[in-house]
Amino acid sequence: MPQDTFDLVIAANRLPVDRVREGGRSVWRRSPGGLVTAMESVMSGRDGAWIGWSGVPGKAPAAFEQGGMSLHPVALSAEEVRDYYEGFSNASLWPLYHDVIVPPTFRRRWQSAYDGVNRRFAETAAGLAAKNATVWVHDYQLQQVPQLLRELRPDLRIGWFNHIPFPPVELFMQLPARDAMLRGLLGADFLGFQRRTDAQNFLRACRQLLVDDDISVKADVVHAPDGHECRAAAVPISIDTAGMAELAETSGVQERAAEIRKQLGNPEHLLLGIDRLDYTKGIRHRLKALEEMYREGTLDPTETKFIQVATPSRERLDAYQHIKSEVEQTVGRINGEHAIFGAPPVTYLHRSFPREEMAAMFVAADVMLVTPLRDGMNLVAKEYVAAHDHSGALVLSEFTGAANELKQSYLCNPHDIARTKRTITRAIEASPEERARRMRAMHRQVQRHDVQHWAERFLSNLAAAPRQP
Ligand code: ADQ
Repeated sequence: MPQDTFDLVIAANRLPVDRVREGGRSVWRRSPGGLVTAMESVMSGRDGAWIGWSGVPGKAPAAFEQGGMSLHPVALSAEEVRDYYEGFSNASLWPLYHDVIVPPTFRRRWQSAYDGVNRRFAETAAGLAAKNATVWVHDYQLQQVPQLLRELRPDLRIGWFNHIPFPPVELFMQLPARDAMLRGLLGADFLGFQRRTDAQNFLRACRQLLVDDDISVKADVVHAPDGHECRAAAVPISIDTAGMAELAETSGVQERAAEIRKQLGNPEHLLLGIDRLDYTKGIRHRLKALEEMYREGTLDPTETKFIQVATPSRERLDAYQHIKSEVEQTVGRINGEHAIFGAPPVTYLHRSFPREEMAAMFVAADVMLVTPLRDGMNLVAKEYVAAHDHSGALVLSEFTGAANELKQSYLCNPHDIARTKRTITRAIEASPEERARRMRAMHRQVQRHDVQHWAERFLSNLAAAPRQP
């Protein structure tokens, strides 16, 4: 008989699996990514369940087992996908939490869909959690869940982790639902953020915007109206470092890396960018810097090649259509001006790749360009570092969470195109000794602070939260 309650429940917008067609049949396949790996290891040996949307609108499939986890799909109608997911989550919260790089849109209809879906997640979690169980809620799509869940099940330990930045109060206060969002989070015992600044932004927003007498903020703890304490701190996420390092060393990946370089005409310098095609990732700024460098002759288009992988993302939203056409136009223009027969300077890949191919690109690249305008962490930077221990160079935006940890990278401000160009040149021209010194230090950092370490830190912070009086 299937188990009906669990000691650890994960709630995330998406399940850790995707519905795919294989040999004419529809099957569940494990989604790529560090979160799934981390949760698998945290869940092994525990009674764990994961609740989330399947990715397909309509009726939810029945619960099923996969990879040692019990998976419980939550239904979303087509209207809810439009209003809760594409609307409130990705057109209101996402741009607002990323420094309003594009203006956020606020609609009352979206907010009520968000409330409704959050309630459904909270009710599902409440029904699955065993007595005194731990519930770990993920990300900006589920900010109401902690409070709704506490009302239903005050016995639970509730934690929430924010994968994206938490904005400064001057920006956050634009949100019409700001009070509801803060009060929703205060239902948790522990709130984990990528950076100290994010945790401080949240605490400052509580102090400044929740002026009622029933809430007080002392250091990193908020005393909630029902008397419980909610602590906020930085617990930066990481990757499966050993997994990536081992993969990068396999002969298959090494050979494929050499083949990629050969296919590009064995350039002297190979630069790489890998991002979801999102306006936060600074792809446009990066291309502008490179275009100027090719034009001015700082980069020779036959000696220096650039691969840009831009993973399709949120394609039904206007802002994403817009960035896609801008990137396509710029790549077309650079190649039009500088390509010689069969050898364009920029290789643009708008699709997903298996892990092995990603690792081969990391191994092949001399310089990795990670230049977001704002990013909660940026796992690509850490993956590149994991794939190299003494070679390669990382150009990294100061506006990523990763910049707090990868201090030996070539840090840049992507808005400052002139200096970004100089930083790229420095990274390209660095001596092998300098590269090795920097890369070794960063490699050690991601080795010591991997995704397993992150998950354990989050859960021990949550376990240490005082019980409600
Ligand atoms: P994302 O914005 O999606 O994550 P990122 O941290 O870079 O950004 O993670 C992307 C992941 O997808 C990486 O593991 C990368 O290797 C993989 N990936 C990218 N393109 C791919 C492709 N074409 N094919 C296959 N795999 C691809 C959000 C936040 C980040 C935060 C993470 C985790 O925006 O700031 O680091 O969550 O908390």
